[in-house]
Amino acid sequence: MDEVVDALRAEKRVLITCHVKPDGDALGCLIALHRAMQQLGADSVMYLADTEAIAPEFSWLGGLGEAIIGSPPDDAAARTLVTVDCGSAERIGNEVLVEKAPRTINIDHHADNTRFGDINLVMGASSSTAEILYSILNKLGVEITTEIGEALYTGILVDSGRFQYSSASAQTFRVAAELISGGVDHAAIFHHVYETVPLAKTRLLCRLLTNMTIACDGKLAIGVIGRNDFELAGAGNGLTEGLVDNLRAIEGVQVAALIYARPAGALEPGQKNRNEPLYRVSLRSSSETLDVQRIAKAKSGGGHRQAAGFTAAGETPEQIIAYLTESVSGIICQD
Ligand SMILES: [Mn+2]
Repeated sequence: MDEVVDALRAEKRVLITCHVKPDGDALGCLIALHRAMQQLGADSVMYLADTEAIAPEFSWLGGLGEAIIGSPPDDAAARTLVTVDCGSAERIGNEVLVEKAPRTINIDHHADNTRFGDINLVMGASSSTAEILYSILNKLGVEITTEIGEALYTGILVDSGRFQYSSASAQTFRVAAELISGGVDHAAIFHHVYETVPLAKTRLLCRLLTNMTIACDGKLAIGVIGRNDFELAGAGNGLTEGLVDNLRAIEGVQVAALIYARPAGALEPGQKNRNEPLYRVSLRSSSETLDVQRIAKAKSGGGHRQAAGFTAAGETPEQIIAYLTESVSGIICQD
């Protein structure tokens, strides 16, 4: 940490970035570090490679409008690259940046971080990158303004699962308490992030729960969202994020799967023609011992042991359900 603090204190020109599909931790750290570097007198630029970047529940965060989205700035190669909450160079969405950067500082809490930076601060036990960044900013003597405080609090809130995951430690609560003492309106942030669910997404959830399949003696829950469900709910395709967690939360469920249709139109990898059915499958398991990554890998997908996914082209939901039921009963039996 001291090495990162010294390096940041000496930096005059930085390019700060995070991972694609940025969540509250990634975006919160982006803004907090950007403002901190400005306070220290550095020339700082925020950059997001992902053009679909900012989810509505985080768009209220102050300062995000200053981020460069899509193509990196022309002088990127003359700036020290600082990545926050980003587990690998690929996850930036523009990995050439790391090759071009004169120096890369990598600040993260993903235990499987590939250590792609010249300086790497990876604290796998931390609830969030925001929790790590709070310590860094304090050591730098940066004033935690309301904007910085709100950004860091959002990161901690989201990545600690609203302080409910086991990664939420006493230190996590201490940092949150200090941010609240400093003037962060935690109730307002909770409202912005969790109580602004689009009605269409709630309707989509309703359809999925009504039609879900329970298998393997109640240990496997599978939800299906077809193209007609998207239409009837009035929902766009970006609204499936997090829906699978509603299945995982059911008592006794050890593996949850969400099967959802991709829109007709663009030809996607694995699809023979545009009219062939195409489903994405998201898998979640309740414990490290139930490895759903294997189930995804057998279908050319990937992910982690407890969260994985794959794409199924040319298969009906019924066929996918049959595959999942067979694979999951296999791993549950070994338990
Ligand atoms: Mn994170």
